[in-house]
Amino acid sequence: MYLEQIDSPADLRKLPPEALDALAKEIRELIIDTVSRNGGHLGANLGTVELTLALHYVFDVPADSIVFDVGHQAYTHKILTGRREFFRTLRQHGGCSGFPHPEESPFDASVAGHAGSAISTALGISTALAAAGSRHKAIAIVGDGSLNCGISLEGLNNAGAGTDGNNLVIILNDNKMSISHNVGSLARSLNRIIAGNFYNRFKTAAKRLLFSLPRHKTLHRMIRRFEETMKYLILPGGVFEELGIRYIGPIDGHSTKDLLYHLRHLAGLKTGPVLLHVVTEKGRGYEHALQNPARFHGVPGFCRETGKINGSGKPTFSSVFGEAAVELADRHPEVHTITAAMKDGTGLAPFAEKYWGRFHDVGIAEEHAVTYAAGLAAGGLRPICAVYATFMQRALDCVYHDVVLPQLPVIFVLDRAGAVEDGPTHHGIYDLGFLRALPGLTVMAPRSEAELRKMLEFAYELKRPAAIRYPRGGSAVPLDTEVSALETGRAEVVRKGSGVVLWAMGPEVDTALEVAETLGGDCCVVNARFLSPFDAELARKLAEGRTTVSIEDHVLSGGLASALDEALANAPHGPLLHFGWPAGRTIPHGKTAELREEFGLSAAAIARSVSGHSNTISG
Ligand SMILES: Cc1ncc(C[n+]2csc(CCOP(=O)(O)OP(=O)(O)O)c2C)c(N)n1
Repeated sequence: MYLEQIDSPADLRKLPPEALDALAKEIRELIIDTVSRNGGHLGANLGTVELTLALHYVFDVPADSIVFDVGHQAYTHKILTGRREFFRTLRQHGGCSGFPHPEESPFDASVAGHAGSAISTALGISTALAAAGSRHKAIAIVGDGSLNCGISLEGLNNAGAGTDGNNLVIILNDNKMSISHNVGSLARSLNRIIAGNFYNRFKTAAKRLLFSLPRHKTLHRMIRRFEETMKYLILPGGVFEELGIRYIGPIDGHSTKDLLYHLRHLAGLKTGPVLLHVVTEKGRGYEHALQNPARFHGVPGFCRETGKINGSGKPTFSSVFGEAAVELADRHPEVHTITAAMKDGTGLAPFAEKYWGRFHDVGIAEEHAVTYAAGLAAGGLRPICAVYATFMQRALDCVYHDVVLPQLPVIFVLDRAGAVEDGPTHHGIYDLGFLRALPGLTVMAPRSEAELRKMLEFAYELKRPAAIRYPRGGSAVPLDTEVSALETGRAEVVRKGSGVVLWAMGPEVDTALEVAETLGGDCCVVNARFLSPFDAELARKLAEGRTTVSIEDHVLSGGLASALDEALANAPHGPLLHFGWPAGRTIPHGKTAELREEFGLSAAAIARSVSGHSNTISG
């Protein structure tokens, strides 16, 4: 057993290189065991065990920095950098985060969670190292999916242009997968080189030819030039080399011998930037994950023996959205859907299957997804652009500039809106803050899957920009529940009463109903439905002389609480109590039920606060 001897990378470097393969096995065992219990990202982590071992064996982290892109492949790094036992608390409240964070460990060079940031961050670190006269390296580990991100390409463009990238090493971790199969022309080009390894064979043939010919200077020069030209024509390295980035590869990312050889070479280089193309297998070492890498990308836990992934199998907002999008497309041939590499997560897989030509996976490119949708709409189509709320942050300007200003009929669907288990990088709790401020963008939050269907229809009929936001999972409302007609900017009173008024949005309406039951008396519960335009008229009508409460799965700034504050600012109203995620601090990772408990957002905690407050007032 090697693993238990390792409390830091220095311990790792005491082992002979021959021990690394056995150590890799032990690490895989720990990862599979922990993720099967706690959930997490399995495939990407199983694919990067040898790569991470070799990196820590050759480089001296944290003097050298490893910058993970997305950070969902950093488990081996965590295990090797003093967090072996802590790792068993993966994703648990107060436990080990699923992503790197410098607050968790000085070995984590940067925060990661959103794709595409590694090259830019590592380039910045490289510049800082050079400024300090250091020869240490900034090493970006980027997946082939994340390489497609606009920001990655911006980073590459910058890295090769001057001398800032002298200390920069980019490791392209190519497993041909994003979450689903990787898409786009860059991916196609990378696949070609791996499949054919044509250039290397061509180079060997050219060398043989050169040696077999008589020593004729001009002839030799001509063959060399031809080889160079061919290199740019047939090698994707040509793309990188054209950008001023030296390309090495492709190499086997599971061969510790090859990895050590090449990484040692890179460590000794005086000038960068250099890109090492490493080929890995997503899910390596666990057959079920190897067979179904998309399904095992991120899992809520699973049975090791059978590979059965935990889950209720009940319909969710995502799956119902997927069905409703297909039905809308059945009736309207101009309906197209767009995903930024989240076909399965957003529920669009059935749409992709039925309407392949009308489904667009643009890769991890949220900005492009939004502006591409604008173009589709300008061309007369009716795009639905489904993006997770947290990733939509990247495309805010595109939403405003390209869709809202020209008032194009794009429907945005923001999945995973609200707090999630992954933590601060993934909480979708800021979307309303930026969407509600945009003029002419209708923003809705369905209370149930049935209401989501209605909102999608409504957004289609609106023929102007609209956004629908909903959380992960499903609501407690039966699917076949009758939903009353929607009217722009009108909320729905779901429980009448002349006492405390509880406003809520999305599935929090059920929390509000629970609070009302607990409080007793004749509380009134309102489903906000529209966050923009907001039903200020109803808010004012109900607020006079009564306590108004808001409950939302959003930060307390910019969402429902703010909408109510704005509506009631110049109107007579009773006390105002807001329940949502606190602004001005980050919300950690953990089970959402535990987070709600900690932040006083469970129905019971809210009821306690409201009745405590009422008692104070009457007392
Ligand atoms: C901006 C952004 N959009 C979407 C995601 C969701 N996401 C997480 S991992 C992933 C795929 C990454 O693929 P790749 O970089 O090739 O890494 P691999 O998982 O294959 O190792 C996606 C789309 C994200 N993290 N960030």
